[in-house]
Amino acid sequence: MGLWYEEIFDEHTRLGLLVKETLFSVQSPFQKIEIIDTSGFGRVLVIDNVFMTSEYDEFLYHEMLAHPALTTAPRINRVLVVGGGDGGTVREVLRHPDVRECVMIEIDEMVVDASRQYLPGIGTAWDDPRLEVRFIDGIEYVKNSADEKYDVILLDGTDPIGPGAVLFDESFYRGCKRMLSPDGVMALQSESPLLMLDIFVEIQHKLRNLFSEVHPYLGPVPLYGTGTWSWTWCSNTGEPLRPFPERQEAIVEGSKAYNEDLHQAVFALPTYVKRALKLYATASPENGARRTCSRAGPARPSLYVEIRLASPRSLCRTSRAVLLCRSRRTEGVACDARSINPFKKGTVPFFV
Ligand code: SPD
Repeated sequence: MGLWYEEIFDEHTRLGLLVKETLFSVQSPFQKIEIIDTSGFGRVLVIDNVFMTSEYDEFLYHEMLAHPALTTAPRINRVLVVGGGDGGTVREVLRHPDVRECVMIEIDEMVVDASRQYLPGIGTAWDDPRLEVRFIDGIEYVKNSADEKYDVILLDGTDPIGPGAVLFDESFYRGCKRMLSPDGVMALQSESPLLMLDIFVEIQHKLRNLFSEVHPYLGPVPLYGTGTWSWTWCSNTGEPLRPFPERQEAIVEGSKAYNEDLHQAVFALPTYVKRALKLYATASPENGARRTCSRAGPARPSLYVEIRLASPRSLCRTSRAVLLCRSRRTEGVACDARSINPFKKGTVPFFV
């Protein structure tokens, strides 16, 4: 039977990897760090029982975090990476010849030490003279640093649970914006819209409060829950679909996933994502609704969005807004009209 390492995604789903050997296991001051060797995914970095990256599919994640931003930002001289202690993201950044400096801020030195020792195929750029690694708190750094601003910022955090959760706070994003040049581009991993629609949508709206251009994009990462992953491209100028061809040419040959066609394709969103974003935006706190989205239930791929109504008065306004959304069939939000009672506090469920 062998030893299986399981990440529990939710009460319905878990992913198990058959373990050949545990190479490293330690409790750092911040988190539990493990590196396991598996027969299906090769070596895998696990933090607090969550699969972080694997030799088998890491390129799908790191290339797609780095290159949409790095091929579109007006300049890429100075790049900041927050997190990413396995070294995969800085490896992709430093494949761009135009990058002059890459600063990586990682709170946990033990992640880097363990990755350097056991995942040398992922972190292949540690000795690049353009790279500076600082073991400090990313939150403090973006809030208080007097360093020169960055042309590109990439956020490569864990999931929004445990110590990494603060990297999903709007105040952290505000700090990042402070450290970004006015026409700079930020990209971040933004979780799985299939498994974590609630978190995905919340991230989009926090970013929309700070950036005029916020564009989620999707791709496969088999190691992560449902295998459907998202990243988000943000900026206050420009747009993500106009990459510099010379920058793409410089990296496409050495890439395993990223290419010119994929760059255009990943920003095309499936209908359920568009609907969820639209519904969430329609019932905004400004018109009195408190919104929550729950994770996909057992009936995937149906996604359940719940709008919690603050008061009967706000319910009337919110119901109108939501029903407007419903009545336009092209927007396709299906809701159970019987569940909307404009005189009663409560929640209104929607399946999108
Ligand atoms: N569900 C796991 C999400 C992890 C995202 N970050 C991975 C870090 C890889 N450099």
